[in-house]
Amino acid sequence: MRIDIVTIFPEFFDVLDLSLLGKARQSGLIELGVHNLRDHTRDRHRTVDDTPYGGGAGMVMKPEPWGDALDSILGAAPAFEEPADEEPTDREHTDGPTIIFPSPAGEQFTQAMARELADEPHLVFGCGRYEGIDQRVVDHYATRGRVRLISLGDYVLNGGEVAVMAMIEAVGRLIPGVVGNPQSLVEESHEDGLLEYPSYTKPNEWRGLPVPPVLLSGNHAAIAAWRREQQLERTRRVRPDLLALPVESPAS
Ligand code: JD8
Repeated sequence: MRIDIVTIFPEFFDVLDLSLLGKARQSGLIELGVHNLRDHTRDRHRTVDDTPYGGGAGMVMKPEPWGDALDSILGAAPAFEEPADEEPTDREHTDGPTIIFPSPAGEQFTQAMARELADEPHLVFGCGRYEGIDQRVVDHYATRGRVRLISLGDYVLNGGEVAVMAMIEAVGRLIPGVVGNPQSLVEESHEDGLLEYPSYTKPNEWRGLPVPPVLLSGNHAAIAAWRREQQLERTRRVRPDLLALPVESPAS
């Protein structure tokens, strides 16, 4: 998968050199480009923001640097033109990347959405700051390909970088080969619509707290039943809203 990020804080993403995603980049499973929006300004102050039309607090990000930056990434791909020489396999992935703008006004990011995005060959993330990005940037690129506004959750951040980091981790680890043991991807919270069961390791007693005996029994059917019951009990108690949702089978 190719991932491009546009931001005024490129060093924020240095952490993507580390751990699983760092290894995935070394092995070529993930190709990452981080672009400084200020490199796409024309004035000596490298200005990326201006006052909002219609008044109001704060500043808005100017459209021109975004146009220049995204065009350079998209190679100004013509809108929806089928490549002349080859029959498109499925239209979905022929005409360029999906552009994702994190926004508190976006669709809620979910595990199902992470799975969907993990199938994409190329994702471009646009990190806004200040009060946000001039709306015409979204409107312009929405005529040239898939543009999605996605929210991490119902709370306010100062910019898109933290949300992009979370999305790249959630999507990146679903790319085949990134996580060593794919089995561990199956038994996770939200993967089957339930919260995960509690986990334990040695010692079998810590500060007077024992490990649940069933886990030491070797009786795999009893262990699986106990874990399932723990998932249901925890989900009922902490996230009853999840029980209202149709349970997704991991394959879906
Ligand atoms: C992008 C600018 C800050 C937001 C004025 C504070 C996502 N779940 C989420 N909460 N907040 C964001 C988010 C916030 C952003 C930007 C995403 C770009 N800001 C703005 C509007 C109010 N300031 C987010 N994903």
